Amino acid sequence: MPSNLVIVYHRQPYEEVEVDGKIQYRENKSPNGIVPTLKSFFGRFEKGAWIAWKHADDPNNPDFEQVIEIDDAYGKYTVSRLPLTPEQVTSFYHISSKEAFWPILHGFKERYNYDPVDWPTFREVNWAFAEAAAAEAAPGAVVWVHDYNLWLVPGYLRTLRPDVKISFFHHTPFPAADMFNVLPWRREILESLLACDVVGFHVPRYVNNFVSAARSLLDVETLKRQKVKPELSGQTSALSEQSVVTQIGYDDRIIRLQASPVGVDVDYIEAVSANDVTAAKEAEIREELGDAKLILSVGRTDYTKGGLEQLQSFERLLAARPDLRGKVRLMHVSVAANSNMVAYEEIQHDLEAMAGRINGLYGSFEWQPIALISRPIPFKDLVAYYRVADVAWITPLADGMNLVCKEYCAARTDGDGVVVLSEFAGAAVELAAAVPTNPFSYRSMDTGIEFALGMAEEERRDRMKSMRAMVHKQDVRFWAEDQMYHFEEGALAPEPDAHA
Ligand code: GDG
Repeated sequence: MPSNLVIVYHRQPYEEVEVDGKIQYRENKSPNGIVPTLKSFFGRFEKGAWIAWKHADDPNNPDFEQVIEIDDAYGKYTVSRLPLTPEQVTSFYHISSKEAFWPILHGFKERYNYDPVDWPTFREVNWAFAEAAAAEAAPGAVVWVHDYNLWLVPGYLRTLRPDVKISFFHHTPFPAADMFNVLPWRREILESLLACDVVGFHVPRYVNNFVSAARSLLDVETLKRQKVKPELSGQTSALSEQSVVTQIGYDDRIIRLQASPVGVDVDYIEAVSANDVTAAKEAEIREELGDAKLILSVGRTDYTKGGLEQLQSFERLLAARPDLRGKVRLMHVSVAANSNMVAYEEIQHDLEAMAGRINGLYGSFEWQPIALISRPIPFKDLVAYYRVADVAWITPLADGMNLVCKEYCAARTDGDGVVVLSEFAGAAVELAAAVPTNPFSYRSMDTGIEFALGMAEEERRDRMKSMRAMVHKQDVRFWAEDQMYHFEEGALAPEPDAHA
């Protein structure tokens, strides 16, 4: 039976576990809640399908089950797994997506690596995703595509299935034309995105950047622009925008643009926070910490996350404030994604060398200033650390949204805790009560953390109250509803007040 909603997301929506020689599909509760939230959409449609890829040494192996039916808490849905060889994965994902697109999306021209990109393979893989989506989609179905590694899917799909509604969501930043146009495939990518009905981004800046890139190369008309809602205006953020384009016209079609920040599963995080096991873990951490303050930093190992710059700032803090030695600890969680990429291995190595040097310089037998953690911490334990940490120090050089700062606020049901947040994280436009910091400035980094450590309780509570209200309001379900609006009957019809 064809599906009314087809989600195209590179990851499979569950974990595959082998039990007694048989494969079982288990719920994979990703901590940011996106996979479960996406799956929860299936309940609103008569029939759903999910398209992902799966490693296959031999894609022609007759035992490879491409399409499977899942029946879980989210109902019955089909999962179509595209068999990709290790070579295809390396080319499409590790090279094209991570070495070429990722640095440009985050503004790191110097890290952009064009030479090894095999564009025909990128096209071929995107075509396979589009074909699989076309095969699953019912007439007029909604096809919802996620992230830049599937940039060419909308264009292919529009050719294969002119009847479907296509929505695309970017989880990363989208750069302005000067940066985006470094990509030699810029026109092909933009033309594909302009085949969508809706293109979504986290914050208004990325929407306007997308329009600037599209207008630089194609005859795109701005049809509608509106004032940014106060909750996304980011008064003090480097990413603030006053107005945002919401509709553009291209090739006789109208494309809706949407700024819709992904939120976290606040109910789930609060439930974990209230758990006795979490309370026991918290007590254990407090005991270990003694009267020292805890600064917590959590992220994937990636140059965009600003880990090295943060450790340097911490070193300057210890040098400038001898009174803090023995009184503060930085727990820096930097977990490598499973990709074996040289750029990430180098960062990991540099983080280890720097943390080791700082610990050697300032640490003692009783006190190590930095705990560098490179293996993933179970999410329930992470919540306990969130609840104990005096400061969440989140300083990416660029970040589409950043969910860690939102998870920290969600976990602080006690109403205490300070967030120091990079102005270059999308979340900064929502969390106006965080202490803003500019990770490109020593002074801003150093004063930001010092200010947070010295903040009086009343101010901490005022700020946390306001951040928690925002994280509660704009949670992951709010994001889902915002997306849903466009999928409803008639929502994509042209609006009568569209103007040039
Ligand atoms: C992309 C965009 C955007 C981290 N360490 C551990 C752990 N984590 C979890 C966190 C959080 C998630 O990983 C990281 O989320 P982020 O939002 O910070 O970052 P990306 O992975 O880069 O995600 C980003 C996001 O998409 C959503 O659109 O916000 O900008 O880059 O949930 O909790 N979880 C566990 N142990 C760890 O050690 N269990």
